[in-house]
Amino acid sequence: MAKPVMADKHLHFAQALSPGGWAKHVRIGIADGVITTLVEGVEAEAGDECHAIGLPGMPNLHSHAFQRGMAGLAERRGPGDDSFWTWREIMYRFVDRIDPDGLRAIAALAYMEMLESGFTRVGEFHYLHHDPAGEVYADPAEMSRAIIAAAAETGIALTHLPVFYAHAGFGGAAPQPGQRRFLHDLDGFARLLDGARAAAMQLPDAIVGVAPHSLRAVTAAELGHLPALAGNNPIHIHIAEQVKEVEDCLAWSGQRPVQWLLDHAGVDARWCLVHATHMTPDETRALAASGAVAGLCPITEANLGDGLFPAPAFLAAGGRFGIGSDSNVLIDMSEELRWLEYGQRLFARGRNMLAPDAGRSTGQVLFEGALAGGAQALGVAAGLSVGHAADMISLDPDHPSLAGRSGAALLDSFLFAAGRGAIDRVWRRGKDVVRDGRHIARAAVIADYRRALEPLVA
Ligand code: NGQ
Ligand code: ZN
Repeated sequence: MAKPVMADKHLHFAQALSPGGWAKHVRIGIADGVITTLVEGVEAEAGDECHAIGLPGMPNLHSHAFQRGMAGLAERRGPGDDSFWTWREIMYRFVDRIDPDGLRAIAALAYMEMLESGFTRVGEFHYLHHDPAGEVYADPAEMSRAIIAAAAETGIALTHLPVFYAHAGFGGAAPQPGQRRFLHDLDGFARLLDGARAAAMQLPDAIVGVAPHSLRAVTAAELGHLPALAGNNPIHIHIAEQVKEVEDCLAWSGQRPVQWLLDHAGVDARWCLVHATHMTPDETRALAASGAVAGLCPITEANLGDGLFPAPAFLAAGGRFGIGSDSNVLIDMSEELRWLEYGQRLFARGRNMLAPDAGRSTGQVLFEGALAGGAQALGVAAGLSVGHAADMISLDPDHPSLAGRSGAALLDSFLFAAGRGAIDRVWRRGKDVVRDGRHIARAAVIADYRRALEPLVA
């Protein structure tokens, strides 16, 4: 007979969001970072740590951590019409200067801010692989190690997504000089994956997936080799973010990007299609039916002028979604969810656009949808259940925006009224890494970031 696992500690919440909905008086036992017991409707026992409002930690399914270092530096008008593509030129110039220690320090700041805003796992879509000359480092996974070190330093869970990148445009166009630090052939990429997998073993619960950067950056033949390298782990790709990409894909193949991918790549529930902004109604339904997750990054999509994802039609078709902080121009879980809804309100001149039926809480639909889809996209189980990592958030019951609220109304008021200021604690594997809304290593992480960043922007 298996011995019952003794909990190292117990948390007690006056109310908590469990997979079955809001529950009262929830007592959670934790051993070795994992939830071992969860009992509803019981009082706290002596020695329990007591809190008012418990939520599961949110997955952040799409990040380019290094871009946190240039947040706010691309908001000055250039000589012509600015666009995603002029932003990308500025981003490439920033990339040129980052070394492994700089990447670690910038990523640590980004990951600390993610934890403070309620994200407990990050999908790092990592393509800054080589040295500034474009040469492979002595350890091909040197830059992956910097990402892994930043995750270890801050405590965030990592789904590492090494990116395969080989071309500048559809049909295998030769890469540009600004892309030299991203490039591999398939053999070199397999070596990177081996190194990244070995390095990720130092984290308690890291997952390593695979990410073809976009249909612009890989050929059809290369794309065919990548899913097998992922095993059962996640496969992420940027797709149909910009109209120019749709036009170039039509010119190359006669099909739009999402349609082409669904027809040629065996897209299933392992896949996360990041952005998928520009889709026809048929593509929207077909993506929903594939079981893949749409990786939505509302703050970045607004910042870069991408366009608006057809969320109401996608959700009506049963589509799965999660949220990502992508360019990290502003890291805030509640604000991502708020803008996912607000974009639709502005466009359709309506309200409560993503709640499917009368009486449903928009906040709860957003939070639970992004939790389930984000976990799927990052290769983990979602929510507060026995056997899952004890990754949790508590909200501050004294925040004025939460006064008198309970259940779903807490999520509505957190997401639409209070925002991140209502986050009190964040636990990773049962350890509180954020207290009173601040990461336990905040001062050191910021000091290290300043030291690393100043030479990069001088
Ligand atoms: C990236 N970011 O890889 O960082 C991209 C820009 C590209 C977004 N798409 C580069 N938001 O797509 O070519
Ligand atoms: Zn991206």
